[in-house]
Amino acid sequence: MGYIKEKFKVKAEELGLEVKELIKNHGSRKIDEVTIGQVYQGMRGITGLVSETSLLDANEGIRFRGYSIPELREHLPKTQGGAEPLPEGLFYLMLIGELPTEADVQYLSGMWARRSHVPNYVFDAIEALPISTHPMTMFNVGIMALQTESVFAKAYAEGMSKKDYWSYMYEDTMNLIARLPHIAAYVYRRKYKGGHHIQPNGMLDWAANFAHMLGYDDDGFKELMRLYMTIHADHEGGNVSAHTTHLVGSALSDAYLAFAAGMNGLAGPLHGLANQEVIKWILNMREELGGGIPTKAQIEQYVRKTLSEGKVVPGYGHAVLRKTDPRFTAQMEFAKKHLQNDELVRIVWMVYDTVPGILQELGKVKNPWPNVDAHSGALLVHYGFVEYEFYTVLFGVSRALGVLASLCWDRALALPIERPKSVTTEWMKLFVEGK
Ligand code: AMX
Repeated sequence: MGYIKEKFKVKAEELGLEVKELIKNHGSRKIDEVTIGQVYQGMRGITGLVSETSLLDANEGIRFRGYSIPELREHLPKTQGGAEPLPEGLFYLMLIGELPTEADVQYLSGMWARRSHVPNYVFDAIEALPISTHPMTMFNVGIMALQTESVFAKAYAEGMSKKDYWSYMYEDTMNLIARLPHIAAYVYRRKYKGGHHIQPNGMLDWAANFAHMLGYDDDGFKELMRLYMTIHADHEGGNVSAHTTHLVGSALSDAYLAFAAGMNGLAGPLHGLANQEVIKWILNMREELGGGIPTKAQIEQYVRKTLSEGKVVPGYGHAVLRKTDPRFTAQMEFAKKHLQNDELVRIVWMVYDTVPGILQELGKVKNPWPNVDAHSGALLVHYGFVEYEFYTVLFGVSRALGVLASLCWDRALALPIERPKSVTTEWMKLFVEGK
């Protein structure tokens, strides 16, 4: 057994005992109450899940095992001469609960490179789809085709002990994370680059190799990918992609099935697809206004027009956050350092100056501030990555790190099948009448 797996096993056994004690001694204590409004309004604010990998504070933003995004950018290992964290390090932190050493990160880079082979029939499955298919659909078809490789499903079919679930889930997780960049890059090159594919380079770290297979060997783009893959990885357990992966996994569906389900949720415009919507919205605005950098008044007018058409302003608002998303700020800092004078970036910053005030005026938007998706597109376009329909796939490759680390914990803690109670409105009416 590799030493990271051994370490995870020890950590999981320790926490497993603590959880048992917690349930035994405090299992009947209330941590929340549920109102009728919450039941109808997306279960917002109900504490009903455990997710070990990260915790969201409405004002501060996300913390991964206690570390904020600025702290991660400072403390996680970097590549030689680089300034951005290696996502391998974040995965280690989420899985093990401790900051990794450089050696830990190198071990993961090497392990993922060794496990990255994707069988040809996965590419054949993608090839069977029309070229007009959305990249997220192609990506998910690839993941589903790869499910044949699940060691968890195979071991379950052969009859395995409950005690071993975590071990097979761990293997599936490592194999899937190792292979996702190749599948994603295949989709990109097939759809946008005439099917001219680029072979992986096993000497590169996970994010840099992904950039390389996409066709971007610029050092700046590789740094962007390391940052991008780190900050999009996890956002505690209740968001659609994390919650779906966890829910489907709770039926003992393997990592491939559970992750593909989560990716179908990420493909929704109110969740991960928002990043493509943001850049589309900005480009449309620029085109409508005749090109160049619009004035603040023009942006304001365009925002009001969007709202008057009954649409949301993409990249703004959040179900839990109530301040500017630190993932937005991290990207803004990256832009200030590397691409100060980029026209689209400057528009993103002007939109940031304009939108919150207008959303606040509406009186109903709980969070008028930008989320992670408000900035990412402009950075990608700067490096020539203009195919915005693909952006959610990048988000998805990163999201695998968080939701799959969580899935390992779900099986290690032997969490049961998830099955909350639902009621009908008829039931609610009788409840309100006191019957
Ligand atoms: N533009 C216009 N209206 C908005 C808005 C926005 N950016 N954000 C919220 N509102 C509206 C809602 O549509 C809702 O209107 P309604 O009462 O007429 O239906 C009202 O304000 C209250 O909504 P809320 O409680 O503030 O937000 P929510 O928790 O229901 O939804 C979210 C959160 C993210 C779906 C919403 O803010 C939104 O649609 N934002 C734009 C899409 C986006 O950027 N999504 C990405 C989120 C991050 C991610 O998952 N990647």
